[in-house]
Amino acid sequence: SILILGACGQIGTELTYALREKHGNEVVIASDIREGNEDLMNSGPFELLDATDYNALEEVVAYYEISEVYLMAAMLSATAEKFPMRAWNLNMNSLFNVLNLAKEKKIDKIFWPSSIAVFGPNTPADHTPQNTIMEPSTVYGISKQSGERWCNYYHQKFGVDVRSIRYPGLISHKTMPGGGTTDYAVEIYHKALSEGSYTCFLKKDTRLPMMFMDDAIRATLLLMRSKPENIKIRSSYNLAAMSFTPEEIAKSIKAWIPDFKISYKPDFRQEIADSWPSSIDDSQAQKDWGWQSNFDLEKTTKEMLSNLKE
Ligand code: VAH
Repeated sequence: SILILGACGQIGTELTYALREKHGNEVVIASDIREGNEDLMNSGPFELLDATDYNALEEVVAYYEISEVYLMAAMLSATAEKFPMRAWNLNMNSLFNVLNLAKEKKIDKIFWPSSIAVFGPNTPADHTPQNTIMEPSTVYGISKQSGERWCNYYHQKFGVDVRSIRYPGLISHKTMPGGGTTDYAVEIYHKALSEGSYTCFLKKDTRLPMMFMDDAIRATLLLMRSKPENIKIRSSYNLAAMSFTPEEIAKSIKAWIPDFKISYKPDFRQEIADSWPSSIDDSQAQKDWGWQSNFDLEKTTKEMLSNLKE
């Protein structure tokens, strides 16, 4: 069966829904440090579990005969800047726990998310290549870059089947993001409907790589069912769908809500966003395992506003 760590998070919740849809509820075990929303808790097995506690994790893996683990528990970029050592501990020790379970042959396959946060201020910012300069300037980015190196090491040295994607900022109408720098791109839709206006914490021309959650989940499942011989990258794959600025997403909302007003009040997250690429080259994922995105900004805005209205 399958275990999701961090199943109550922005990605973890939707991954749990998708995996239960695909494999059946009873073989997909959701776990997190806290309980999740009603749909999640009522749709299948759940375990309260600290992903940094190896013994507790080993027990759950044995009890449910887990073969595949999705490690979605992490502290994201903005929060990690406030609690560097807690972020490092959570992001790294949870990864070592899962990698070591695979090395001991207690599980067969791992998905671990990286992020565009692995890139830094001197990385080429436009159509950032799969292999390039990576000097991340955030705690979160450092943990993701180091995590990528460890995933590649465990694959090369111990044959661990770990697969990874550098997610862009993700946008969902079913789940809220938690402590990220790209969270404005979700908040703006909620505020456009509830208040008709939004004060954005990034400057209007801050271009960032983004993706609608349906694309991110589909890519994850596609990568996890790809034949091992097709997976040439065991650090983490670049993945792309769209790039936009706060000004452009506001314009796409105005097409539906003409009176929508946006204002800008950059905070500490501006510096984090400025260190990241503005667009990503994902040609390697397209070539190796047939990736193609479905959602552009216009389609995303339509999906978000029509679903959030209900
Ligand atoms: C964050 N949403 O903002 C996450 C993600 C690329 C952004 O890593 O930290």
